[in-house]
Amino acid sequence: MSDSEDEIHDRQLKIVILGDGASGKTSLAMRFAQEAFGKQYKQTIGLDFFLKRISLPGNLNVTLQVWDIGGQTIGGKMLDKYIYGAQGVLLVYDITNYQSFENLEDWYAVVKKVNEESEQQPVVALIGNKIDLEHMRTVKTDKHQRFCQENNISGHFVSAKTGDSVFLCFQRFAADIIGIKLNKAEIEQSQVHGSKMEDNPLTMRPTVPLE
Ligand code: G3D
Ligand code: MG
Repeated sequence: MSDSEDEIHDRQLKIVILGDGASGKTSLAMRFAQEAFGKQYKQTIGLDFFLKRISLPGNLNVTLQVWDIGGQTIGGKMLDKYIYGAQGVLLVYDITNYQSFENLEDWYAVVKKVNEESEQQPVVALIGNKIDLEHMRTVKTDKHQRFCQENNISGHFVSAKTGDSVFLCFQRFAADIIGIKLNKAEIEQSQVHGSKMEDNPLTMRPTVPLE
């Protein structure tokens, strides 16, 4: 029976990162999947996703497909294709850019619209990025909390630049999607693990050109 057990334990989750240009979506995906932060990263033009396998409590291996929407804007014609079938959506804003936060209402509306007719709605989380620039923050944390409460979603603060809380955020998010809770020890362990991810062999980055 061990074969079928393995199958059960190895799930793939499609996660899409949405948000305004320059909020840090690509940096976040790269930081998580490759533990890298590209200094001169250009605006994404391809249809990219990253694959990364993570471990969750109870011997659960989950492979996250992290989709980066590239230069798609709200109303972009490919956007529906990215969102469709996602089990998770990360709404990302830049804590130093108020407009990027305000626009998340519209990004969220797109998610709801795409999934209007499907039975299963993706799990959504709010991500405030660039916390290394705390001194330049223009979005107050209570705004962030209120958005989470109003939409009944979880929220995280990260820095794709320093890597602060990035792995933890994805790990918690995956746990949320699957419906398990991480305890304190597991969270602490993930912070240690998150700082040395170069030993993860299952990191790939296929690129599919736009039609
Ligand atoms: P996008 O994919 O959402 O468009 P990018 O955003 O990942 O391309 O990031 C946009 C800019 O923000 C980049 O700067 C990137 O280096 C920077 N950035 C991303 N995340 C962080 C962060 O956590 N902290 C800081 N300080 N900067 C971040 P450039 O100058 O290359 O355009
Ligand atoms: Mg990008």
